Amino acid sequence: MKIKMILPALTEAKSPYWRPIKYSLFPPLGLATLAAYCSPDDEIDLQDEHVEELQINDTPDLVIIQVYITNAFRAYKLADHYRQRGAYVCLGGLHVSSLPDEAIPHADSIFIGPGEDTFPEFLKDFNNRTPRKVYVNSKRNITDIPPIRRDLIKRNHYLVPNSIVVSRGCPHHCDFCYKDAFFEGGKSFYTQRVDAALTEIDRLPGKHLYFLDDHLLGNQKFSSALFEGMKGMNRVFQGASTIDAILRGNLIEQAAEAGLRSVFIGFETLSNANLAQSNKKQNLGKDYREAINRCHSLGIMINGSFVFGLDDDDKDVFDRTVDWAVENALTTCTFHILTPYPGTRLYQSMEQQGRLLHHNWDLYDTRQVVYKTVGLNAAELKAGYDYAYKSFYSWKNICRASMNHDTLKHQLKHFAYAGGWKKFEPLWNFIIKTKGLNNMLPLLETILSKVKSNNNNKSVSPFPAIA
Ligand code: B12
Ligand code: SF4
Repeated sequence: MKIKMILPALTEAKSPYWRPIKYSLFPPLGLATLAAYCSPDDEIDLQDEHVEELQINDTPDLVIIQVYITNAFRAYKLADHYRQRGAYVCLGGLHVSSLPDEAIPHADSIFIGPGEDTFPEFLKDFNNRTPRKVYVNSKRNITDIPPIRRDLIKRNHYLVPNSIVVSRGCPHHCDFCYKDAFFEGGKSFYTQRVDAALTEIDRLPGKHLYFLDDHLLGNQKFSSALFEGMKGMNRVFQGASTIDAILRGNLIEQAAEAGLRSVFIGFETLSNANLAQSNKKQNLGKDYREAINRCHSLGIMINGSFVFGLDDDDKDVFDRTVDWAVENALTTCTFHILTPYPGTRLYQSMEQQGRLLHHNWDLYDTRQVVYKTVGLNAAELKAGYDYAYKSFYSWKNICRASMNHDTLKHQLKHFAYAGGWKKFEPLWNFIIKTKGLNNMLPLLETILSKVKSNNNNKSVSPFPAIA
């Protein structure tokens, strides 16, 4: 059977905001995970529209499309196109799970929640010519899943082709996060077996890994065993964690020893009122600075994530946040405008209060104001958000933040990472266009293994974190 799997491009991939390097950083793994359930005889074509031009004049038997919020309209168009051509079309992913009624007119079957049980069930039904219209995930278990079909991933399109995911979900319940909606009705945080995760790591060539897990340090027992197992593997990696997990026990030290060189942390806001309003309990009362210093002393650089537009924010929040990030020597920052995703508690409460301005999902990309603000108006919020990026990544602030590290080596590294990530866009674009992206990896891996800090003899990564 001919199967086409498509990750449609987010709307922004066609907009002036689009940064090719951001979408060419590492391969997303949803579709390649599902492909593992297909028969070895199936002819599968997996396309990620962010890194390649879609070929849509083909005639597959089955089309599988992954839908995020900002690619939803594009996904529906593609689905309609393939149904007109006689293909059987399946839609699934975060947005379909949040708004199944919106997706259903565009699909032959839709899938709610993770696909590890429903997709193989569907394939069986499809082969028996009895597929259902709606499949709802009920089993939350990834201890025994087949290996991801990495052969379908076009590795040379990505800077860091070794993306990996060893868990699903997260133990926390922030109001603005997609997580509780997607995992509704069952476990919302579960991991692979440690030995399976280590085997998967072993399959990956080279040194560098990018963990896509929402919270790599979320299950202490699992993460500790994983890092212990990774110790001798000569890997360097990046991943995400929360503040409280960094402060708890010695997991972060174990992670650093296993090769963690950069961590994405959701600081979100410096206001306790905002944290409480967002149910971000794991950050409340935590010493952000202590967590930052701990990471820096281990040679782990930090990509801080911040949300603007929560109700306690005022006009000064942008300067306050940028100054704080610079003062604390965060290497990169990701700023977001608060965005209520359908299915989240934030969305429900905004809807009840009549605060949603529209349902144009194309604009729900965390770069636009899509709700009625409190404390500062929409124009101030948008302008402040743009200003925060500009200010944080100004040469002046890159220099200031670099200088806030203790050693000259750290200072130089910070300067190079932050500058390289945001200041050399045309060079990245040139490398992508000339298909040289993958050639950068061995060079970067070499630098990774050689660079040592005076302080603690740990190597630090030259990779930019996502920002
Ligand atoms: C990789 C990634 C990216 C990459 C995308 C690269 C690319 N080429 O597109 C980058 C870094 C560019 C990125 C950008 C953004 N991202 Co992102 N990203 C991820 C991440 C970390 C991993 C995705 C992944 O591979 N997961 C692992 C696989 C196994 O899970 P999965 O994709 O969900 O697939 C499973 C199911 O969904 C289901 N499924 C999916 N499709 C289908 C289809 C069918 C038919 C079936 C049966 C099942 C099914 O089955 C799969 C197996 O269970 C997720 C977090 C996460 N842990 O998922 C965030 C995530 C998807 N991103 C998110 C966000 C918010 C963004 C940004 C908006 C952030 C920003 N402001 O920059 C931007 C998007 C910009 C925009 N315009 O929308 C949110 C999405 C929230 C939402 N409701 O849509 C997530 C969930 C992070 C979070 N915790 O909030 N992202
Ligand atoms: S900690 Fe992150 S992934 Fe977990 S619920 Fe909160 S925002 Fe979502």
